[in-house]
Amino acid sequence: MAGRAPKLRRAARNPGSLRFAIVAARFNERITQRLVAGALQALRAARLGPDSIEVHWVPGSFELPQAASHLAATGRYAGIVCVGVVIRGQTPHFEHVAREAASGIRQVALATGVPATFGLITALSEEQAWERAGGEVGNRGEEAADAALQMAEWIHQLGNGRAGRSPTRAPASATGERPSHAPGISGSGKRASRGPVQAPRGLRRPHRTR
Ligand code: DLZ
Repeated sequence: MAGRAPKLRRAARNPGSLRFAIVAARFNERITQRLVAGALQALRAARLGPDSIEVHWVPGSFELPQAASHLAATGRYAGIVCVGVVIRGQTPHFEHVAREAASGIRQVALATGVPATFGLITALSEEQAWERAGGEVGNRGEEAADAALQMAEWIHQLGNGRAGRSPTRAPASATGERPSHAPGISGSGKRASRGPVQAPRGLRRPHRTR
């Protein structure tokens, strides 16, 4: 699929008070780094400061929806930008990973009301992937961050008060209530002692951007 994403019309409101998360898949990490850089650039261009942006890494694109789901459930984010690179190999694995990532991310957005956007490259070759990671065809990470900013702003304008609130009945976790299955991230942003997001070493600490 070709095409250019629309350029972000700068939001009328200063999004400085909003917090965004980028979730990045380590598979094909060198290319994903470029997507993260593109997403950071877009968020910073919207005048978001370092304390308003977090980057979380997961092993592969298949894990993006689960991570996005946990982040959305905290109620702390106005938008979640998912980035990853899926490159076709010799087997149908590509289809499974790409499909599950796409439908999972959409499901997170619909179930929680928090905009979770699709910054994945699904390419037939590494060359195609580089072209979409800041090359000739643009940067899918930057585009997904712009989309998250636009959606967060639009949801805010609908008057929902908090950008992440669902217009329908949101899961308890997304409304600030704390159900028994809530992820192990406390409302204060500190990790709780228990919870399903016990990522392997190196994935644990959200890294704040400077
Ligand atoms: C296993 C796998 C394969 C073959 N290809 C990719 C890929 O192109 N891009 C990607 O982000 N991840 C890939 N993975 C890893 C899966 O996303 C996932 O991390 C593992 O299957 C473990 O659940």
